[in-house]
Amino acid sequence: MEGDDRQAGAADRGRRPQRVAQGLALLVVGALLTGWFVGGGGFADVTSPLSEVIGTEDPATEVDGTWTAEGVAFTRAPRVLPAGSASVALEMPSDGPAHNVVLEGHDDGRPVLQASSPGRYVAVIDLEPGTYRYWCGIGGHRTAGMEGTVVAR
Ligand SMILES: [Cu+2]
Repeated sequence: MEGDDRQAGAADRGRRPQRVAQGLALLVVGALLTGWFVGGGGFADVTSPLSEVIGTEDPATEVDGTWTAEGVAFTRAPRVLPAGSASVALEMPSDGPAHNVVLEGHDDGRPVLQASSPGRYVAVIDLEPGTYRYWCGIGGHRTAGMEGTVVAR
């Protein structure tokens, strides 16, 4: 395991270079996955598993629009975002099911933000002017009501 912190004895020291090589290989794979999931529109935190987090964990940065996911609902969502470059956040205040934000017609349906543990995740996206449906792409959440529309202008 990566988190294995036991003392490195003489027998372990010889294996260090191999561990470094494995770490580098994981970083390369992570970078490739990041590109696939995020495309050109945003950025991702490669320190966390991409199945769990899209966006950079950031509790402080002011953004143009915020989705807050609680239970199986968006309790807050932006109605208007600036066209062009827009900063967005997904907040998950407490433990619960994973959530993400998919914007219709944006980045081939890949989520722009995703979280499976409490926190606040931010990303920058690029939107043409228009009206976009958004929804949570986690199974069953959209039909439970996690959807709406947002205008970019
Ligand atoms: Cu959800």
